[in-house]
Amino acid sequence: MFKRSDFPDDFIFGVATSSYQIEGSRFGGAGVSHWDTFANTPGNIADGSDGSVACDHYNRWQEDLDLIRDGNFDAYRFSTGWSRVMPDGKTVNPEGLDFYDRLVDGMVERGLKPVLTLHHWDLPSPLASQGGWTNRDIALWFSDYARAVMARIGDRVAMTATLNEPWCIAYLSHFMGAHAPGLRDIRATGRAMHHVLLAHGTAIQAMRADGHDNLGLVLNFETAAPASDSEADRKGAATQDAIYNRWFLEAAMGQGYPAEALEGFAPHLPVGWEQDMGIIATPLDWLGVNHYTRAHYRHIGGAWPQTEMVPGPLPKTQIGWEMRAEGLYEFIMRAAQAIKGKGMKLYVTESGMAWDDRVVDGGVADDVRQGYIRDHLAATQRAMADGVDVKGFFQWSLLDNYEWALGYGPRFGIVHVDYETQKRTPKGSYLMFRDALSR
Ligand code: IFM
Repeated sequence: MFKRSDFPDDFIFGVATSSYQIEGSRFGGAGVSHWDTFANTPGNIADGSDGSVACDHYNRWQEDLDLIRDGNFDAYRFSTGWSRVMPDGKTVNPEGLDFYDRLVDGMVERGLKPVLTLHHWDLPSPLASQGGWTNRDIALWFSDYARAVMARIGDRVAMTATLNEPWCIAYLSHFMGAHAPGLRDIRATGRAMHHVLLAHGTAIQAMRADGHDNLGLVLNFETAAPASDSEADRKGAATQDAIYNRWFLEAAMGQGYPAEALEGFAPHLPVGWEQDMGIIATPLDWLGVNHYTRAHYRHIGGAWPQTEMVPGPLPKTQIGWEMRAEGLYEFIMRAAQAIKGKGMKLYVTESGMAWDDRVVDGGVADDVRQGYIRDHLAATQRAMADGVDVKGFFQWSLLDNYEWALGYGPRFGIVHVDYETQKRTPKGSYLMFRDALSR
């Protein structure tokens, strides 16, 4: 069993969520986002659901913040919804900013550090209609949005990230077609892979010019393992490692794009992309590492990147993701190496797992998740023992919520949500954190 005193005094324990996954997009005058339209297109979401009500957090936020405080957490990582703040992508909806103002005040009143993510995927549809992430103008649209949010709540947030998981925004959504806008097009992907970083760097510069600090970026990392020892499988895994784990990290740290990924994307990048690399590498104060699992890749030939995913041998979560805490250790070590000498702080900004949790006799015995959490905290401690100054750990997620294309089936929360009644029931993992973190 872990306890708070096993970690440095200033180590932050938090929980994470995102706007579209919990708030309910139909409330508060929010505009339509490309997730609403993607979800309302038959076949895109496993259970045909959308985020229009989700966990009704827009109306139940006080109860949810109480849960975070009563779980003895120090911080709450949340996101502002672009389409809530700017329904047309460009014009402020005062009701939207008022909501986040109240929410941040609510955190401060409860002694919780607000940790903001400016974009966790709910892109306003009017911007999607203009090409979304494939349009270079998104760098300016995004930085105007970032400035508007920060002008209102930047005085109280402890840390701010531009984007959550740009790999998902660009590759999963424009190449694999699994997330909004559901494209499967290498040219759109090449543009999105670049513009997402350009938007990040442009917004960082704009926020700095406005006097904001403690600015960062949250990246997701996933071990890319070869399905066999063959040279072709090893090359395929290296290509996927470059696309997934190296592209965003190396570019943001000023090392450019990896050759293994340029092999496929170079012809599809916007003309003159090389001139943007300085903006993309604008210095940051911190980096967030999100980590969940490992993937195995098999060479299949055909069009680049010539790979397909095959299942790995380890025990899996509800959604088939291998549970492997060593991966978190490995990526903390890789991230630490990448940010070396830059004076940046490092956080684990997401770790968690889905399980088919049920309420029995008023409680939820999520023993597998409790073991997963202990293993991932131990992996974090191992990296710290090996010299990395990890500053905090955020559990994904506070609540069961809308798991994007997988709908409401997968349950990632440490608090169970009954979507019929919106009743919240703390799971065993919540109680484990509460006891371990009490002072
Ligand atoms: O639910 C997502 C979250 O939105 C981003 N990181 C991974 C989580 C689990 O898939």
